[in-house]
Amino acid sequence: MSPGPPDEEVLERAAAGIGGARRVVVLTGAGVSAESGVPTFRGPDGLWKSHRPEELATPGAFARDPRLVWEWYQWRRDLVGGCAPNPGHRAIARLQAGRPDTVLVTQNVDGLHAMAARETGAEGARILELHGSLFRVRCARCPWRAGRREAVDATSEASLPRCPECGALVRPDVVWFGEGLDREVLEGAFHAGREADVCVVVGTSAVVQPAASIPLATLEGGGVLIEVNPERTPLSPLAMATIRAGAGEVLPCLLRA
Ligand code: BV8
Repeated sequence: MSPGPPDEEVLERAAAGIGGARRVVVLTGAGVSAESGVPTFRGPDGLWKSHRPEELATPGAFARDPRLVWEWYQWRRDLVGGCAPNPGHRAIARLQAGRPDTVLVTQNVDGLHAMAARETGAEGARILELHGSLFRVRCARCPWRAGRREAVDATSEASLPRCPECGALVRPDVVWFGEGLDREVLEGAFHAGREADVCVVVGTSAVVQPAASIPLATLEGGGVLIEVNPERTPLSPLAMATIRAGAGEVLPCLLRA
């Protein structure tokens, strides 16, 4: 059941909370990109609908069938390559342009936040990509990594890209299930969470760890949560305001401060 228009009073209270905050951190998940046409993970038409996470987004899956994993990621790169930032991405970028100490922590690998920052003149915005990027690749064995937007030919294992340094297979530079996150990125995200007076949580089902614990760091530091999500999540009961609406619809108003 789609939610009605967001409650004006809740929206005003949340906007005032953000406007009055000394420091804000924003945590996003796949829902912030839904209005850009990028399927979420666990929604009705989600990415996991056609595949199970364990099937594709794990090191074991890549070791067993690198061609299938690359076929899925290339499909996602093609899909995301045709998507553009929506008003939700741009509202966050404007907030960061106006308040440069605002840290954006995203679980998304679609690069749309960085694109919105470039379009909004907020190139210096601090964006922590917890789970990597669809448009970066790295060697499955040595430290080599690179940005890559051109298509990967996943028609056969022989056509998959190989590392120019050591010849091992090249893989998407994303964090798979069971893999540790980049230590510096993760420490930065939790530090931003602890330092924030307000954590705005947008478009995440809050089931994937350790990302879902970042808002808890804000609470532990005495801050508050504001959630933007049409659905209830495990974080909803902990939020000082939950706005049951789409990110693209409400963030321009919520973050106007
Ligand atoms: C780790 C990158 C330890 C790849 C992703 C058993 C085995 C192994 C691990 C575990 C295990 N049990 C638990 C774990 C830990 C595991 C985990 O959390 N599992 C979950 C499923 C229980 N975590 C890990 O494995 C992490 N690593 O723990 O390592 C370790 C430590 C040291 C050394 C070695 C190992 C790594 C997790 C990262 C996995 N990678 N992505 C790729 O993308 O292909 S996770 C994937 O899920 C995406 O990144 C995605 O962002 C993330 C979370 O999903 P959401 O973003 O929340 O998306 P979802 O669809 O779920 O929800 C969308 C929401 O938006 C919904 O609430 C919806 O209502 C809302 N929405 C819809 N429309 C809108 C909207 N909101 C606003 N506006 C709208 N318009």
